[in-house]
Amino acid sequence: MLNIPIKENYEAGLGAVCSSCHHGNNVPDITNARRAYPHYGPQADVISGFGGIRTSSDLQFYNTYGHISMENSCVDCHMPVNKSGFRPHSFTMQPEYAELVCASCHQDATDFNLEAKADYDGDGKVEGIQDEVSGLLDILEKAIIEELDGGSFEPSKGVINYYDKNGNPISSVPDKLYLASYNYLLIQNDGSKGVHNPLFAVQLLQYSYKELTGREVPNAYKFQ
Ligand code: HEC
Ligand code: HEC
Ligand code: HEC
Ligand SMILES: [Ca+2]
Ligand SMILES: [Ca+2]
Repeated sequence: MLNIPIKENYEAGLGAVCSSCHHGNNVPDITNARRAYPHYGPQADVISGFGGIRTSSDLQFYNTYGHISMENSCVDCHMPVNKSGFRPHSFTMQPEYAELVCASCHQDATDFNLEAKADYDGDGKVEGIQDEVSGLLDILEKAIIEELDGGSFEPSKGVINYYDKNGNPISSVPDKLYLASYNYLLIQNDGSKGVHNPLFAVQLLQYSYKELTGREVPNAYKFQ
C-alpha cells in the first residue's frame, strides 16, 4: 500500500521530525478529480520510495538502499556533525558536505553531482546523477507540453492547472497526462535532482515518460 511515509512504515530516526513536514500530503489516485499536486516539499515521498502516481499500486521501483536506510535520514546529510563536533542548524546542503557526508561512503566525492551508474537520459554520456535527472526532467517536460499541443501546466493552490497554447484553461486532461505532470513536479519539487533516491527518481521519470508517450526514453539505460 503506497501512502504517506509515517513512522509505522518508514524509519527515519531524527529525520522523522523533518519528514513530518517534508512529505507530499498524500499520493493521489490517477483518477483524482481535482488533479491534486505534490506539495512543495515532498522529499520524504522520494526518500521512502512511496511517492509518485502509478497505474497500479502493486508497481514498485528499486530504491538506492544506501540512501534510504541512513539512521537519521535527512539529518545525517543536512545536519552532519562538523569538525567542531556539533550539528549545524542551517539545513541547506553546504558544498563542503560533499566531503563531510558523501565521501564517507563514496570515496573521492567532491560535489553532489557524483557520477551515475549509467546513461539514464539517453544522451550518449554517463554524467553526474544531477545531470542525468535534470536531463530526464527536461525530456518529460517536453513530452507533456507536446501532449498539451504546445500548452502549459502549473501548480497553484494545491492543484495542477493546464492551459492550451493560447493560455485558456483546459478543464479536463487525460489520466496519463496527470500522472506524468504530477510525477514531474514531485521530482522537480524534491530539489535534490535525484540524489535523495537516485534509482527511484530515475525509474519514476522513465516510467512516466513511457506511460505518457507509449515509448521508452530514447537510447536511455533501461532497468530490467
Ligand atoms: C514544521 C515544518 C518543518 C519541519 C519540521 C522541517 N521543515 Fe524544512 N522547511 C519547511 C518549510 C515550510 C520550508 C520552506 C519551503 C519553501 O520556502 O519553499 C522548509 C525549507 C527547508 C529547506 C530548503 C532550504 C532552506 O533553508 O530554505 C531544507 C534543506 C529543509 N527545509 C530541510 C529540513 C530538515 C533537514 C529538517 C529536519 C531537521 C526540516 N527541514 C524540518 C518546513 C519544515
Ligand atoms: C543522502 C544525503 C541526503 C539525505 C538522506 C537527504 N538529503 Fe536533502 N538533499 C541532499 C542533496 C545532495 C541535495 C541537493 C543539494 C544541492 O544540489 O545543492 C538535497 C536537497 C534537498 C532540498 C532542496 C534544497 C533547496 O535548497 O531547495 C530539501 C528541501 C531537502 N534536501 C530536504 C531533505 C529532507 C526533508 C530529507 C529527509 C526526508 C532529506 N533532504 C534527506 C542530500 C540529502
Ligand atoms: C551511508 C552511505 C552513503 C552516503 C553518506 C551517501 N551515499 Fe550515495 N550511495 C550509497 C550506496 C550504498 C549506493 C548504492 C551503491 C551501489 O548501487 O553499488 C549509493 C549510490 C549513489 C549514487 C549512484 C546512483 C546510481 O546511478 O545508481 C550516487 C550518484 C550517489 N550515491 C550520490 C551520493 C551523494 C551526492 C551523496 C552525498 C550527498 C551520497 N551519495 C551519500 C551510500 C551512500
Ligand atoms: Ca546522460
Ligand atoms: Ca544529459
